[in-house]
Amino acid sequence: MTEIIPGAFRYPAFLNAAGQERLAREIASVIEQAPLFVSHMPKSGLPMSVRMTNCGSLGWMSDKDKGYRYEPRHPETGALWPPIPQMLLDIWEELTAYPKPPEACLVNVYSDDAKMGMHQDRDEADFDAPILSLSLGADCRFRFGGRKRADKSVAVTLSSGDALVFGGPARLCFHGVDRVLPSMLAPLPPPLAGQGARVNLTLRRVT
Ligand code: MD6
Ligand code: FE
Repeated sequence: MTEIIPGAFRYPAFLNAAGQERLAREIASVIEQAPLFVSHMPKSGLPMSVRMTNCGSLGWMSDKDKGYRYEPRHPETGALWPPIPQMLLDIWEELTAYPKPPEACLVNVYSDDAKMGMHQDRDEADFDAPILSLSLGADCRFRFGGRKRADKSVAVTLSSGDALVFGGPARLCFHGVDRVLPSMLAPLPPPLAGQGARVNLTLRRVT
């Protein structure tokens, strides 16, 4: 485990190949119940380049009119989000030791040309809880900045099976995905293979 910036801890290859395949099956099942959808930027209405879905009692989404928010239901099917798989609840306990379980798990699916602009995760009422991130599939160039958008930043490579715990002084730091790296060596594990190049999960407390 290494601390990338104060409060952000990276666990390289936290999940081995078998663990990654198990997680890929769980996520494929979430996507069957809650199909991937496209969120849009507030105000501009421009589509985001990642496709997303959620599990948990609340799911993150964004559209032109109402902006970034958590909702209990899928925006297209109207169904409640499926529950967070037990495997992920166990990893949350192990890596965060936070006394309450996560309420939201955002599933972001990247094609090989998708990226995510620098942002803060600040749509939650609880900033004491850390955010736990897990990655599958292609490597990406992940960038960490400071509390202000103009602060200097550092980039690291996140790989399949890596976990990242983002808490304390890092909780409100800007971060983003510069790009997905070309990877013939790390395709998404079988049940997710057709869905994209990289999947990132973020587990959060919301309320
Ligand atoms: C990604 N992750 O890795 C995007 N946010 O694809 C995030 O935006 C993120 O990894 C908060 C905490 C950890 C993260
Ligand atoms: Fe984020």
